[in-house]
Parts: sequence; structure tokens; C-alpha cells
Amino acid sequence: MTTSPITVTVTGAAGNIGYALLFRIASGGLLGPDVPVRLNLLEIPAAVKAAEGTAMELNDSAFPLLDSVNIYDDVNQAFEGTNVGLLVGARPRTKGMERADLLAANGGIFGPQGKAINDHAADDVKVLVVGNPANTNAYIAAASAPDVPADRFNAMMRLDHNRAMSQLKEKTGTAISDIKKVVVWGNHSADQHPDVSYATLDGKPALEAVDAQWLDSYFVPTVAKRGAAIIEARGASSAASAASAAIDHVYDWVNGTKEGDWTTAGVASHGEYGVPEGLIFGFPTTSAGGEWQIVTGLDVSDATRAGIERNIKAAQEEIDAVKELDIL
Ligand code: NAX
Repeated sequence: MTTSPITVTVTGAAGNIGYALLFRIASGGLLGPDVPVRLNLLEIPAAVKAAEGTAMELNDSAFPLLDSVNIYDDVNQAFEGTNVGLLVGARPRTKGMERADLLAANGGIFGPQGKAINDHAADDVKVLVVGNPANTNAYIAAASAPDVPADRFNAMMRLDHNRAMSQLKEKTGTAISDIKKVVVWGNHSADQHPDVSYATLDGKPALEAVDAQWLDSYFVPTVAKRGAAIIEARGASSAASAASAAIDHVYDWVNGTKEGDWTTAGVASHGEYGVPEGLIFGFPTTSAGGEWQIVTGLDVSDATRAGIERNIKAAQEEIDAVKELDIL
């Protein structure tokens, strides 16, 4: 076991995803079975008591890897020395809320959090934004942290990726471990473009096993609208699967992706596939040495091109709206 604990800050710690996430972090799922963690929980004052209850349960679980749990309602204290930041807490869209109001409310959360990360986090900080609209919130946080490389701010696309894997498994009976090179281009929104053009099932092209009709009329809408289907069935939004995806994302970022495969991560574009530089966008990515690499040089079909363009437009519209609100 390494001796000094890694500081992991989780915002929105008393929420639904937080409750599913914290126990997996504390048991070693996020960083590995030998890495002790110090958990910093950030909540709004009204939810601090609930976070204290969760902290009691974390301590009562007697996880050998859990060094300590600290609860804050001050953003600067919560990010002091942070190595991994999981930005989960966000302002949900309530009935009748305009997009501009939603963006303004979240800008008021992710701007200050980005600044606090800039000023207080460890030099090697890695940040995953889960709170929606995740891609734009990650962009706001990155823009508010000029001293932190933009590549350290990611948006979570892994749940969409995992949902795509699950649909392929259900359709073809292929084991998850034998499904490779799925990608979900773009944003964590209904605009996203799930793509199996490069995917293999048991080493064979996925496009030989599934037809275009199933892909267009079932697979793509099912993956893109899965969040709504979960709410319809459960009466609450995805929580444990979102937490699991956050664990997968950070684990792969820190420990590397598997040889011969890639995953989907929302990472800052450097212009790949025509995506404007700086947009935080779902790409096929591999990780090694704690850094993501976007997989380049793929042949992109017309449908994929159209999907990428649709997502660029949606992302830029949101960022333009944020700029108009003087958040950036
Ligand atoms: P909850 O409403 O259960 O929890 C959110 C928590 O955040 C609350 O405890 C609240 O007090 C806290 N919070 C609000 N503002 C805060 C601030 N400024 N600082 C610290 N904490 C703050 O939501 P939950 O179900 O946990 O979902 C959290 C976010 O994840 C939502 O924005 C949701 O839309 C988003 N999701 C993103 C997904 C993705 O794939 N990227 C999938 C799942 C989920 O929908």
C-alpha cells in the first residue's frame, strides 16, 4: 500500500449519485486496491447534515483504504490539495426553467469550483464533471482554471458508452469483455452520436452482426434516451450506473485503458475530427501514463460526420449562451 493518501473531492456528495459513488471510492474502485483515499465532500449548507450521515456510514464501513472523510460547504477548503475532483453537484432543470436560467445557475457553481481548483488543488489534479449539462459545465470549470491544463477537465460520457455496450450485449449475446471499440461522439445529451462503425464483437466487425435498421431505429435512440427511460421506470434518475461510470472513467484515466481497446471520454479537443479546439467532446480515447489520447485517423462515415457536426453546433450554442450571460 502506498503511504500517503490521494485526496478525492466529491461535490454534491449528499445527492443520489454521491451516495452510490462514495462507497465505491472508499473501497478502492476509483484508484485501485492499494491506494488509500482521503475524501473531501462538498455540499451546500442545507445538505451538510445529510453529508454527515453519509460520512458516518462511510466510517462505519471500516474500509481499510479510507484515511478520512471531511465535509465542507466552502469550495476553497474542499479543493485544498485535491488530486481527483468529481464534480457531481449541479442545479437540476426544474419545470418551466429556461435554458439560460439553467446555464446561469450552473455557471454560478462550476465557475467558482474551477477557480478553487485553480488556486488550491494539487498540481496533478484530474477533474471529471458529471453534473449536467456536463460538457458545458466542464468547459466553464476549465475556462475558470487558467493555470490548470485544459486536458485535466473531462466531462462524463462513460455512462453513454456503457449503455451502448449494454445494448450490444443484449442484442447479440456477446460478453461485455468481448465488445471493443464502441464510441459515443459528442455531448451527454440527446444529441449524442453512439457509433459502432469500428466496434468488434468477439473480434468480428459489429456491423456484420447488427443491421442498419436496428442501429438507426433502436440502438441509437435507446442509448441516447436511456436516461429518460430510467426516470420513467424508476421514478428517479440514473444514480448507481452514473456512479459506476464515473468510477470506470477515473480508473481508466489513472490506470490506463486495455490494450487493443478504447473508451469514450469527454475530453478537450485539439481540433480532432474538425471539433473546435477547447470543446469538451466525447471522442474515442485511450489512456496511458495518466493522460488521455484521442484516437485519430479513423475513417468517418457520412452519418458519423453529421452526428459530430450536430454535437459541435449544440455545444457551441450552449457556450455562446454562457458567454452572453457574462459567465465566461
Ligand atoms: P441530486 O439532486 O440527488 O444531488 C445533487 C446534490 O448536489 C445535492 O445534494 C445538492 O445539494 C448538491 N449541490 C447542489 N449545488 C451544489 C454546489 N454548488 N456545491 C456542492 N453541492 C451542490 O442529483 P444526482 O442524481 O446525484 O445527480 C447529480 C448530477 O448528475 C445532475 O446534474 C444530473 O443531471 C447529473 N447526471 C449526469 C450524468 C452523466 O452521464 N454525465 C448521468 C446521471 C445524472 O443525470
